[in-house]
Amino acid sequence: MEGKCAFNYEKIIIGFAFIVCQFLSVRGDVHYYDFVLKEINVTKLCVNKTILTVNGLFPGPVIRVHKGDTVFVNVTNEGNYGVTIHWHGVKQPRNPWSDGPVFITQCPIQSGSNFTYKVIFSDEEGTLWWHAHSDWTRSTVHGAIVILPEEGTSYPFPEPHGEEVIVLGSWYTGDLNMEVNEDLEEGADIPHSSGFLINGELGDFANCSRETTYRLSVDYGKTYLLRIVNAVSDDQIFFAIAEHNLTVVGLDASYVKPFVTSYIMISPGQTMDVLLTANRPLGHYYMASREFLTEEANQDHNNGSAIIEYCGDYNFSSSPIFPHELPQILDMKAALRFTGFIRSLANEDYPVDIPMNITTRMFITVSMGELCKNRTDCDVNAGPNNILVSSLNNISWANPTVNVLEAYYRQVNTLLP
Ligand SMILES: [Cu+2]
Repeated sequence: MEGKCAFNYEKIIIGFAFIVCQFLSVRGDVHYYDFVLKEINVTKLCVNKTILTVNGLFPGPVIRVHKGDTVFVNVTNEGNYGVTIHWHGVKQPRNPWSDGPVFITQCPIQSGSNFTYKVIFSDEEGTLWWHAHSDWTRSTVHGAIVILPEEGTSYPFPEPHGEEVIVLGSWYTGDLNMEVNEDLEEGADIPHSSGFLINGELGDFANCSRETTYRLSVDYGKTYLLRIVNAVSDDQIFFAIAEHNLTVVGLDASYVKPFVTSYIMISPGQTMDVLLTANRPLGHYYMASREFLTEEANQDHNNGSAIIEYCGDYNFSSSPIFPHELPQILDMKAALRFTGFIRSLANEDYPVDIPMNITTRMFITVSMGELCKNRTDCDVNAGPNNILVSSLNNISWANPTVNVLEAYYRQVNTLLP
């Protein structure tokens, strides 16, 4: 065993070579961010609670890059919960060790320690997001990633006059991690949120929230790129802006054929780039979010809201106009109508390579059902002895013969059984 302070030239040379390689392997610009995980006190719905954040911000800081850049994010954990950070939607080819899912690619970053991620951007362009990937800490530890076109290139649509990140979130008055653990024990449904957030605020329709409602100022005649992130823990969301059409131009950091709609439906984890033209009479208008459910279940009834204010001299009407275009919670037709519009941009500049030669057709049934907890006392109807299970083709879990990351690490080629 060598002494602690003994020089190890071999290690220094390897370390130096490693750093050189890190930079040689970088294509675009390199950016550095410091993320400090810390607890802050927040009062919402008239209740005070402590939440884990990055840099004391909720939502967290925005990462801004150009396509093809590389980002080093040094995460220091000053909170009291071990977490990791996942770079949602960043493909990171051959760089799995910076992907972030806890206990999959790394152990949690323990309180009082740090970890530096190397996040490599490749063909992503548009908006993505980052979030904690340990239990349900992501409900407060998340933020947007803005990926601009490569230097010297532009959007496949007219350059907007301005842009705004809109993070949709959900608020839980209780301790979400604790509640999820309890529900998992019982096989119960996951907790329901106490309200929906737009850029960290519940808006005018929630208790004790009116003072802090999020407001976006716009100039008449200008077009804004809204980078919308659904950071809601587990709900699909309808979103609309009163009396304004939205032009969807991108999804999950890929461009789509632009389409005009009066509302959007965005899934949890999804991101959407939307153009908003401020072309309505000067005034103030609500933007609002509401959950979309496919069946009558426990509903989180509270709408999230924020306000768009036109700049200029005019008399405000008594209160902002609410978007009557916002579909109702169970409006399946509205959800399907929206998703039916989505098409890849797929032109010469943004080609999409879809395999057209189908060699194998697979029939996959996704199902959910109930099993008896103790395997003896089965209840035909839902009861305390039943647990909820999901399956694909009636298989709930199949152990792989080789762990995929271990195979990659050890360069094992035979992954398939
Ligand atoms: Cu994610």
